[in-house]
Amino acid sequence: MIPTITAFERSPDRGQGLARDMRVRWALEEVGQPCDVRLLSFEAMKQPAHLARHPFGQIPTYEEDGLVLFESGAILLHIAERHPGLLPDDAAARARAIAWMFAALNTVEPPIFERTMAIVIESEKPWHAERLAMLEDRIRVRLDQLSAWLGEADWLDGAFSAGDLLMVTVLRRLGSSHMLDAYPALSAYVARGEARPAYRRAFDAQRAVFTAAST
Ligand code: GTB
Repeated sequence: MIPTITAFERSPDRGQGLARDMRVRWALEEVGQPCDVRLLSFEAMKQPAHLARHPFGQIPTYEEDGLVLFESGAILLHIAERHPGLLPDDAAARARAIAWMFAALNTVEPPIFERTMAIVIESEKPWHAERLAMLEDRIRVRLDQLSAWLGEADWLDGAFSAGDLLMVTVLRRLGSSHMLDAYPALSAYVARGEARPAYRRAFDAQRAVFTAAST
């Protein structure tokens, strides 16, 4: 059965692929699994039909054979465990790749997400500049550490994995900030992810949704 995922009917990122359905689309493309996409307005996301799928009324969700999942990390792990290509076969390498999935979501994404929120909803506050500087310092600590870990390697731990997929989607959110410009290894890492054919297909699919909604 073809899984169904949910995505924004009209993404606020205007087709830049920054919303979290992008990581699910990319993972499905990596493993060659087609999907149906149910597009939702912000209003529909808060209606009972969607709240039954997602307790917080958000996207993405994933439905397959009666299974309904929310949380992009859990969805990725589910996909990666059921299809070859996103997690190594070796048990120790697999555990490390899963650790990188958690690191992307729990350690690197939070300050990056907070920075976006500070810009979107706190820019009028008198303490905005101070908070933004603090968040950017926190982000730089993580970028320094991540860059040191990556060194000259292509991927975080051997072959490309779901950990890299999530980390690239998280780092992409810094695009407009130009913070990655000071980290050539990380910029090249993101570019490597974006150059993958599966990424391109997923990016084009989400962009087509925005283009169709705008015409
Ligand atoms: N922890 C959850 C997960 O990983 O799945 C978080 C899900 C989440 O934040 N979903 C967002 C959502 O549904 C969309 S991705 N928001 C609507 C709501 O909460 O009512 C976050 C997002 C939104 C917009 C941009 N953008 O415009 O650049 C980027 C990312």
